[in-house]
Amino acid sequence: MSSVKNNLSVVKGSSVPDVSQFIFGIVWAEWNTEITVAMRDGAIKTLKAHGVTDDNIIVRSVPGSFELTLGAQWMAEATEVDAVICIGCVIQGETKHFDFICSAVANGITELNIEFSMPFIFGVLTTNDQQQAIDRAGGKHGNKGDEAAITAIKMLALEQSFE
Ligand code: RBF
Repeated sequence: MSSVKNNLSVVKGSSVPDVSQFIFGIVWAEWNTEITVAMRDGAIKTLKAHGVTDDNIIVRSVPGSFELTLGAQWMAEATEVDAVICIGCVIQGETKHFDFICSAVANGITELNIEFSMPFIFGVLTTNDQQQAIDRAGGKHGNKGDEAAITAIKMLALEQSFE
């Protein structure tokens, strides 16, 4: 998702369907707030640009990316959300925490997709440094929060195509 080569903030090819009837959840991590707030706001702006109303966007925060899985699970259990966008930013440090947190949240979110048969979007930046994160949170490589919102919309459209 944080690839320089793949910027989905600009939608190419097939048009994005109207998904105004769906309810979207956003769970965002408070670590690296400067980055995650920009991603969260980008995701909200993108959802609204596709016709989603404020009432149909449920937003909650968790302390860090490690908590995204449980926060998203609680949201899915307690609300009528059709998709949950998980937003976090893990910056490589000198400890092994980076690897542990990244793999834990990636595995956790993958399991939620299967358990709920519902899109839980992996909007987690995993970067070597702060600048790489800034570049992907409204900087020169776009906003990966926008991209996460588009991914949620596209997955719901895919689900709808099978009904
Ligand atoms: N959470 C993040 O979302 N991004 C980080 O870059 C990040 N780095 C961490 C580094 C260390 C050494 C520790 C202890 C925690 C870090 N966390 C980070 C917080 C983590 O996701 C979680 O909130 C805490 O480990 C509590 O479960």
